[in-house]
Amino acid sequence: AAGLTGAPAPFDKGGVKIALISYISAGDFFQAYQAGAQSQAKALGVDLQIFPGRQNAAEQREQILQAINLGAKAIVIDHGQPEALSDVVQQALDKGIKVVAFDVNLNNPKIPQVEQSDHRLAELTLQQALKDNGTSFKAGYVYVAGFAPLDRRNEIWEKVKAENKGITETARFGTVSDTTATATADQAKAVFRANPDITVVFAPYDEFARGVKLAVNDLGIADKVKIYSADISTADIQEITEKGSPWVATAATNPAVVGAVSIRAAALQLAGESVPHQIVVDPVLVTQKDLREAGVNTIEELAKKIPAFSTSTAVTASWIPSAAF
Ligand code: SR1
Repeated sequence: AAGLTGAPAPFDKGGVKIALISYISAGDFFQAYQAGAQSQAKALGVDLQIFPGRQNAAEQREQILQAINLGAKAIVIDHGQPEALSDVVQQALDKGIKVVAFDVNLNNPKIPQVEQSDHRLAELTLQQALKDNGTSFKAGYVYVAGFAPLDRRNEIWEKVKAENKGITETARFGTVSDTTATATADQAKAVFRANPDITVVFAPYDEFARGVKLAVNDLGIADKVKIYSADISTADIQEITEKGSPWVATAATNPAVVGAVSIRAAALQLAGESVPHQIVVDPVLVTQKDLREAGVNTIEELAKKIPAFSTSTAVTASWIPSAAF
């Protein structure tokens, strides 16, 4: 592959191997994250190998070992279970391979951690929930512990409940799998049947929100329930803006930008430049009302309306070309 003119070694030669090893690949967020990473890699002349994630910790470990053996100079780890990864990640570091973690706490000063400011993200969507519904309501909460972003969002949910004693968490449910939305929908249906007084659902992952929306629509209770989420995609925008949709707000980054930032963090380390330990991509609040009023139907249209959504100045350098998305 051709080198990048004016770039420091090893990017002046081209063909630098980087591996992106995901724990989850299914769903819009992870597809867009990988596409953004690929786009930034292409702009840098990097040979990016993406290993698919199937929510399997043993497989993710194996993929890290494969990436080491294939000669990857840097490895980006996207989600995962820290306790299953620490020894193989240490093997990579011991071989001089640079490592970047997105949404998995590897607790190592040598590994930059990329995140979306999950506290801010949960605050934005929950502030909107309080604005719309007041401070007294019965809530359903979709949560699966052990995923770093969901655990951070949960800290804000606990804080909001502690500060607003009128909020009752009536039911907690959720599944993360390769069929998260449909599995969550089945759980949500049972929850709504048992708790017809739930009026607000905090579902801080778009696959959760889709599942809850499916259940709400099947039960014909869309006029009684409001859903507040995280994440956004073109398909999500369509679900949020459709007539009578109970999904009224979300807080999100552009996942393609987060993917590009993850690759830049790896590239800067390889070029010997310093990278902050914590790298944050800030989210924005997106409401159903705003989307409808602005006539926004796609992620591309959203990016045009909110320029901050499609760019991040995190971990960049003059020699790193912009990714196209
Ligand atoms: C199962 S964790 C899902 C979350 O990971 C990313 O942080 C996305 O925002 C998504 O909500």
